[in-house]
Order: sequence, then C-alpha cells, then structure tokens
Amino acid sequence: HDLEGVHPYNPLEDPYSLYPHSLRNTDELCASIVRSHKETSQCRVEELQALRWKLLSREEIQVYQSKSVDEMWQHCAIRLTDAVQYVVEFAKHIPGFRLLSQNDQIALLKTGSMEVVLIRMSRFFNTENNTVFFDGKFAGAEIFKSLACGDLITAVFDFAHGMCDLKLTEQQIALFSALVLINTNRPCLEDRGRVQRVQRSVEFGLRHILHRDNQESLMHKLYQRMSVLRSLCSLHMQNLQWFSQRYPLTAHSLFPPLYKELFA
Ligand code: CLR
Repeated sequence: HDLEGVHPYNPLEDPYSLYPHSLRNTDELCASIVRSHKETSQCRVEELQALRWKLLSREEIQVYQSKSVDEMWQHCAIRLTDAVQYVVEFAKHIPGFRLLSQNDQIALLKTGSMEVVLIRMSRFFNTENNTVFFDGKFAGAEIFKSLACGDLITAVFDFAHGMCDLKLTEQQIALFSALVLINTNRPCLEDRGRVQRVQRSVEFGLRHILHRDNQESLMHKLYQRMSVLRSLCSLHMQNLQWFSQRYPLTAHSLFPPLYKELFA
C-alpha cells in the first residue's frame, strides 16, 4: 500500500491505458494510422484508377500460363514478399506496435501481414472485369493457373471483389488494416494484455471514424470479413506446405527470406 504513494502512476508514459477513449487521442491515433497507410500503400487509388485500361495481352497471359509450377510460385512469392514488406513498415508506425516485444511483433505479423496484403489487394482490383494489378498491368485469375492452387486464387479474387463492394474510404481501409494486425487471438503472444490495450485503442479509432462517416453498420461486416481472411490465410499456408513438399529446393533456396521467415 505504501509503495503506491512513493511511485505514482504516470499516465503520460502510457497514454492509452488511462484515457483510451479521449477524442483527442483517438483523432491523433487515426491520423497517424492513416498517414502510415498512405506512405506504405505503394500506389494511390487515383493512380490505379488511371491505369485501368492497361490490360495484359493474350500473348502476355500465355507467357504466365506456360511458366512451370515452381517458376510461377517463385515469381508470386517475390511479389507477395514485396507487398508484405510495405505492410511491415505500416505496422511499425501503428502507435503502440513498437512498444510490443520483438516476439509479439513477429507473432502478429506472421498471421496478420498476409491478411493486410489481401485487404490491400482490393485497392488494386477492378470489379468490372475481375482483374488485379500485377506486374504493371491488370490481369485476371487465369494468369495464376500454373500455381496449381485454383481454390486459393478463386477465394482470394472473391474476397477482393467483396471488399470492393463495401466501398471503403482510404481511412477506413487504414484503420481496418491496423485492427487486423493488432489481434489478441493470434497464437504465441507473450504479453496479451499489452496487445489488448493497443487493440482497444485501434478498435475505438475505427468505430470513431465509422461514426463520423455515418456508417456504423460497416463494423459488423468488417468483423465478418476478418473471419474470411483467417480462412484465406490458412488456405495459403496449406498450399505453401503442399508446394514445399513437392519443390523443396525452390522453397528452400529461391524463396525470399522474409517469405520463409513469416510463412514457412
Ligand atoms: C496486394 C496489394 C499490394 C500490391 C500487391 C502485390 C502483389 C500481389 C498482391 C497486391 C495481391 C495478391 C497477389 C500478389 C502477387 C500474387 C498474389 C496478386 C496486389 C496472388 C493472389 C497469388 C498468390 C500465390 C501464393 C500462393 C504464392 O500493395
């Protein structure tokens, strides 16, 4: 009891625990998450909009389809890892993320980074012709044929389409991505309590902007998408395991180290 008086708790050292719901904090939190999303999003939506006419030609599609399984996997793993790297950068700037232990940061990224890449895919997706911006042009699901994981590709394209239907703003995408990353349900977390405090502040931030945008009903839909994301990621892991068994050399020596570190 006496010690409490000697070492008074200093809320300034831990702004989210004492006033987690103060609006000034929430505005600042949202602003920095949105800024970090913009800085790491690889391409602005308007730029992508302007590139919609750039479609792969029949010959270019042929080139992708005639690649061997391991060649195409390696190619996609490199593209994917590139996108993951930007998500890691995004995570680092979510207020509170850097205060987590290295172990917990990695645990969150292991499952979360791929999920955020898939959320981001909706920004690179054209629902009019079901194409995604890949290697500098828009391409349909058929170009991933030689990966031999049609179920995963179909599910990923369906998910991107569904995300587009929600017509989220960039700010909503930013906060939703942060909430997907900072998740107390991930396995192997050391300090769940600390993750929970960050999670609560991000969740409050998302509710705050949905309220401001008069779209509170989106919250429920976003939670539904989170469980779809979880199943997509386990499908990705299953396919990766299948591939690594069949092509151990490619998986071992030709996949980017970060891809192996996070997913293998
Ligand atoms: C996502 C948003 C990023 C840019 C980007 C880069 C690579 C793209 C990715 C986006 C979407 C998903 C994608 C990926 C390359 C391969 C992958 C198209 C647009 C597909 C789904 C194939 C995955 C195959 C694995 C099993 C290896 O800012």
